[in-house]
Amino acid sequence: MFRDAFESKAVERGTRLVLALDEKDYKKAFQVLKATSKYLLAVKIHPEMPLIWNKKHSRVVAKFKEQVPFVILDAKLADIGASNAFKSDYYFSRGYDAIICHGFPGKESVQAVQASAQQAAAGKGEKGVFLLCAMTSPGHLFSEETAEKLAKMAEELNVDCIIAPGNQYDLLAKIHSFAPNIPIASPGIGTQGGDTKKAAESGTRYAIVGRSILQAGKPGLEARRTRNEVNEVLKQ
Ligand code: 3DU
Repeated sequence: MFRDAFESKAVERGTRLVLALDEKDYKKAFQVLKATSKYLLAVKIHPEMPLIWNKKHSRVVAKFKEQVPFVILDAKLADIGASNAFKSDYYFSRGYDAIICHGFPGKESVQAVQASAQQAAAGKGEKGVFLLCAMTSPGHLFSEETAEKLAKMAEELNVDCIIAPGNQYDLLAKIHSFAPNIPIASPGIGTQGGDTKKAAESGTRYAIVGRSILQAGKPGLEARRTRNEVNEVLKQ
């Protein structure tokens, strides 16, 4: 499974840090990626970034994969199965290693992304599906009940990873308790107020960090500091 490849690479590289590369200037984005790459397990981008950078998805993925082992697409797919399928087929064929999707459209919609991943990896399990179970944003509508249902769905479908908020520890712990076998990657650490240690204690296994690294005077140093902090609390 992709999940195992992701975890073994984390152990091998000594890092559980995923960079959210939300930088509109491609030159700067690539500079930050280069400066931080040795501290990263993966880079995560939104599907709009290649459009903003005026680049092809396939070119971006190929360039980034020279720097980091995995490129994750934060597509947050939330459509009917048939539409999720053609979107995933398109993105996986451009080289992305994993895609983030929503679960609220229902199980079938997530299974469509999983089927696309299977097909793209030719059954070798090299493509991942990450399921978002709750969000970091203030006032979000993921009640505990909804998050519980989504976590149970993640466990039942055996997705590769759950995305859950690194700044809401009770909700995070709940999600972890309902899907104990699925690792959690958490945004919300740093700029959005989340604390690495508290997130890790509540179930986070991988940290997704953007602005606190992107906006640092020395992104390389900040990435190293974050990587070390994550490793310390996760005690690899
Ligand atoms: O707040 P940061 O700059 O560290 O970036 C967090 C990234 O994670 C960003 O790309 C955002 O779109 C994504 N994300 C969340 O912040 C919160 C979620 O619930 C899901 C994804």
